[in-house]
Amino acid sequence: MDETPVLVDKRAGYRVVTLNRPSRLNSFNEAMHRALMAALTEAEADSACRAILLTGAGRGFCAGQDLSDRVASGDSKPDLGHTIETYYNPLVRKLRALPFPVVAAVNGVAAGAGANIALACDIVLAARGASFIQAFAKIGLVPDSGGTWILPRLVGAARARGLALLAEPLPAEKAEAWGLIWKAVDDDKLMAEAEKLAVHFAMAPTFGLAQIKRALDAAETNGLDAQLDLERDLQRQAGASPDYAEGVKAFMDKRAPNFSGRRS
Ligand code: T3D
Repeated sequence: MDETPVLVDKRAGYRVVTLNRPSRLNSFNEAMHRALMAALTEAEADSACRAILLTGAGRGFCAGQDLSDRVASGDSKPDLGHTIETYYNPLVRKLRALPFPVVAAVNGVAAGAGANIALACDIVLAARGASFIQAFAKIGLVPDSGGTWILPRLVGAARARGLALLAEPLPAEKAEAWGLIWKAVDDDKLMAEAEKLAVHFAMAPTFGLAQIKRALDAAETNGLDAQLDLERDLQRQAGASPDYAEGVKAFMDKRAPNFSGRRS
């Protein structure tokens, strides 16, 4: 039985959030959606939380929608647009907007929405044994959770089309070589590497990192002029932050900085 669909482990400065329906490869049912959103919202509300590490229990990361909830009964047709609007889209928006980095540790297969939720995270580490599958085409669906937006941006038009139309598994090492993810690591080193990153972010200038996320997201739609203006505005805010003052002081003092992680 997978009784607690999402596990949250509070560490110093960050939280490990684990999708926990291993018997279904951590595919999403409504309970897991609600628990994940609650975990992210609580982390955001905790000013001591400066990073999230998202991973999956068991041998998979996440196999997307739990298809056993979608078995057709009679003539009734599910409104998948409603699920997307209610659960998947808010989840992707939340991950992108969190005011601190989210590290995905993709421990095994990431399929369907599971792949695209991993790709919505800020840094994606994957075990060499993991793979990414845009599984949608196999069941007559369209890549969702931002897949049609992020794939061409990460890997280019030709590879995005191949991944989406063929729905073949992309092994982690090839995903790294194609620029889909940050890094593929040995399976037995995945969590240690991911934790190292989370600890790094837990001691980083959080406000500045949040502004970097904003700038890079805005760059997807801005022209150069608008982006230059945005950089000016964000830099003005970053330059007024206590962590910037500390960064400069620490540099001049030739010591390691002690960032507060204050979010404003
Ligand atoms: O519906 C909406 O709201 C719209 C939103 C859609 C978003 C989506 O994500 S649509 C895409 C849904 N996902 C898929 O189509 C992927 C389905 N799964 C697979 O293709 C394969 O399981 C994998 C390629 C991911 C892994 O294959 P393999 O051979 O390593 O494992 P397996 O044996 O297929 O799966 C292990 C168990 O997990 C198995 O259960 P069993 O037989 O041991 O009792 C399998 O049925 C279960 N499982 C895996 N994925 C799902 C699932 N059960 C329900 N839903 C799943 N998505």
